[in-house]
Amino acid sequence: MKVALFDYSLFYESLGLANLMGVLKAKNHDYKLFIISEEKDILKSVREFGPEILCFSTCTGIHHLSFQLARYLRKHMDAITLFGGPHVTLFPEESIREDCVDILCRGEGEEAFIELLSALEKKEEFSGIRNLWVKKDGTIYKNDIRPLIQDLDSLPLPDRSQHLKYPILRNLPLKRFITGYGCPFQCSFCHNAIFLKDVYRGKGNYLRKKSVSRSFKEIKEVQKISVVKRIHFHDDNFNFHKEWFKEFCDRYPKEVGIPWSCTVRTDMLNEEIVKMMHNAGCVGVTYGLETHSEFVRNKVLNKNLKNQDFENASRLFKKYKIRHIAATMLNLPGEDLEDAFKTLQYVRKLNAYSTRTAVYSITRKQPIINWLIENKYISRFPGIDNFNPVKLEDVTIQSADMKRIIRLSAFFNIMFTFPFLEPIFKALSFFPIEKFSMSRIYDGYLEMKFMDVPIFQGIRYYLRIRKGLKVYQGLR
Ligand code: B12
Repeated sequence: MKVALFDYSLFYESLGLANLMGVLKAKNHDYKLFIISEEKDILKSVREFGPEILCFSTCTGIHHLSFQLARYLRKHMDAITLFGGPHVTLFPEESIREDCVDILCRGEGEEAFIELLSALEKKEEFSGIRNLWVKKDGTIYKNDIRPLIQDLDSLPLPDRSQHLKYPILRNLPLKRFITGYGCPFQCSFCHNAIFLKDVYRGKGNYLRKKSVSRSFKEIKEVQKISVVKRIHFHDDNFNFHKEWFKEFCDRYPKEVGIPWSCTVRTDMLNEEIVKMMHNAGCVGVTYGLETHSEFVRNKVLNKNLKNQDFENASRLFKKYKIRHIAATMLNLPGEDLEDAFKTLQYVRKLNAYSTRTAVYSITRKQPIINWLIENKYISRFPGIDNFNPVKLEDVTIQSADMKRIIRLSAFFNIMFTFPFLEPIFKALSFFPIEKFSMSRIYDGYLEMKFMDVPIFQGIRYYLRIRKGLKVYQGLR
């Protein structure tokens, strides 16, 4: 059976799709990945391949793009559509209503996908396959989610070659990996808590880790076919599993030896751990600071992280020459423009390399949702159909400073680097300065520099991503 898969953009290849392609490869299926920006004419390319099934991954906030592409392809060709990923897992009711969705997969795709393809090939019934919701003859079949795969090493290696056939990705010195899934914390704004407590409840251990050997094997496979000079590990908390982390740090310099970065929780670090990371080649970390306010961070967002944790970590990062990016959120419940500036100043105090700033966006699947309603930050449960972080006004708290905060959010790193610009931007925020959206290019530049991507290569990559997103507007 010919299977076409679509990644929505060049922006960091989907490791979920790579996993699925690994399984397809192991089962000898004929498959091909398409990234719209890299195809001269996406419809022509897909038609030439002639797939019977079109597969898309979805993430809340960019799910429209996958639906849009599916709708376009379906208008011009005949094929079944299958959607997976965190968005359809959390919002299956809304997703299955989309006219372009025939089947969706909730949760892990590896087993359900193969069962579906096998049933389709043999022309057998597939409406009862676990994890799938199937729209068929006017009925929607909603199947239960199967237990989580506990032994991640038992899965075939991800197939990254389909992404890396594109030279822009192949030659990018930065490559991304994930060595385990799940996060045990219960931050009130994060969908993770819903995965843990609701979606995967009773489905086995949600926190799982690949072995260190398996993780290194995945890196070596990617090294065989592409440039790998810098690695970023996407695990939610890379330093969570202490024994694993120690083994990783012991073996990594000898067996891989490529500079790396990861995401950490600052309360789980001490000098011994940071030194171990440094000795293992760690050159950067990212962490969720969210806000300067301990009250909002802990009482509202439920992060359980003190300012002292960040300050201690920052001292250690300085000592061991590890650059750090603080992720922050603006327009949080109870915060105003002054808080946004205090957060910016706090990031500066921490000596961070830069900040990843997002305006807080609400979905009804965040654990905080009832609290927001009870405390009158929102008047009703937000719908997901129009959820689109590009239209931030529709998905954030309607605070008095909302408009100005949204406008300023794109300029946070510029103000971070050049503090004298703060009052100027504050004054400019009364005007629609967000139209100068090229400002985000500076964020991209810092991000690429943090990841040790040479400047021209980084700019080219970012411009291609922007161009890629524009292609969607032309789909008719
Ligand atoms: C790496 C990562 C990114 C990377 C790369 C994203 C990507 N394309 O994979 C970057 C930094 C670009 C990113 C950006 C964003 N991310 Co992100 N990201 C992650 C992270 C840390 C790991 C994802 C991962 O690789 N998982 C491992 C793979 C194997 O799992 P998977 O992708 O879920 O795929 C499995 C299943 O979902 C399913 N599946 C997936 N696709 C398909 C398709 C088909 C056809 C089938 C059958 C099955 C299937 O099968 C796969 C294998 O089991 C997760 C948190 C986490 N720990 O999972 C957040 C996470 C996925 N991100 C999230 C969000 C919200 C975003 C942003 C929208 C944030 C923003 N506001 O900008 C953007 C969206 C842009 C984008 N590219 O998707 C949320 C998604 C929640 C949601 N409701 O959708 C998560 C879960 C974080 C969280 N806890 O809230 N992200």
